[in-house]
Amino acid sequence: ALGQLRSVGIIGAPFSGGQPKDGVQLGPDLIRAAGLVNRLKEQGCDVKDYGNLAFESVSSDEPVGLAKRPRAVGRANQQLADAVRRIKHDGHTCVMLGGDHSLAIGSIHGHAASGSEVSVVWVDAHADINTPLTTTTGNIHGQPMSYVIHELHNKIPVIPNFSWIKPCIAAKDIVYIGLRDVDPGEHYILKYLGIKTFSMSELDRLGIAKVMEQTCDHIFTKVKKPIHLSYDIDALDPSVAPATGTPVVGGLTYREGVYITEHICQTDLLSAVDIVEVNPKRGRTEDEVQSTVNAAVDLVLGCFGRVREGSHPADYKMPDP
Ligand code: 4U7
Ligand code: MN
Ligand code: MN
Ligand code: MN
Repeated sequence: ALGQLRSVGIIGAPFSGGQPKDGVQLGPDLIRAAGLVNRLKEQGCDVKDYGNLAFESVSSDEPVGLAKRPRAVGRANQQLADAVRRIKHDGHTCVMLGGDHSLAIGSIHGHAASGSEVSVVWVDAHADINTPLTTTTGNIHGQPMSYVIHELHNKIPVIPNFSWIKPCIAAKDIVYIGLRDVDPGEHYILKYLGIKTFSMSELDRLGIAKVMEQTCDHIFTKVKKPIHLSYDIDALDPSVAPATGTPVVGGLTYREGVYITEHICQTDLLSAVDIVEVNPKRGRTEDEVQSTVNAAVDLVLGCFGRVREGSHPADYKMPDP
């Protein structure tokens, strides 16, 4: 059945500074242009679009250690955290349209700052849990989790424009789905902190239905915290979502990707969603861009009650001849 009237607040974050490839800042407007707001309304959601954040450019932003563009990333995320906190205070489920995945720092931080503790379901080919010291690329979109996890706090050096970040997520409240490109330092961290992970190999063994059952078992063991779903479009197989900066073969099918959102929706605990790393400039054809953007839209719709069996309004009247 169709979910209850859900109230959705959308915030666009056209930011690309967490990685080197141009184009990912175009994600929010592209996803909107594919009809996101109207399609959410058509399925019974109450939608408020808060527009796009305007990020000021940072004139001098030399790397700190390996971390690239730290000042811009820190500032952009502080702006985003404030916006997400406001949207949560307004009573909406927050949808953050990226932009690159460094934006999860602000999105998770703002979400956690708005109320109680939250759990995180991270759907991605990558773990994005490098610290500024374990990173080999220096790209902060490969690091966001390291800044928000309590247990890693003493592994994070001082970085300009990052001092506002307070760790807000416990390692036991995190589940990863879709992993298939994990750096050695990240793998160590995941094991060392005992974080629950469903790599593509586990997904092959269990199937997506059991993965989602066990995901919810894990995050619901004690209290039922609000869920932050951070969805990197590169979790999907590149045949489905090719227009992204760091595609990795062997990913989620369209059906597995949507199933995750349907299952999370049914928990009724979804409180914030990130859709990140859609980069139209990485599509080789217009079809590749459209299939990626359409997948992003369908993931959001799945989060807010779209069901593939179809649905009808409670007051549907059967036409009589
Ligand atoms: B994404 C990487 F080294 N791990 O740290 C890194 F492989 O947000 C990739 O998931 C990070 O797209 C990918 O740069 C970040 C690399
Ligand atoms: Mn990724
Ligand atoms: Mn990511
Ligand atoms: Mn990527």
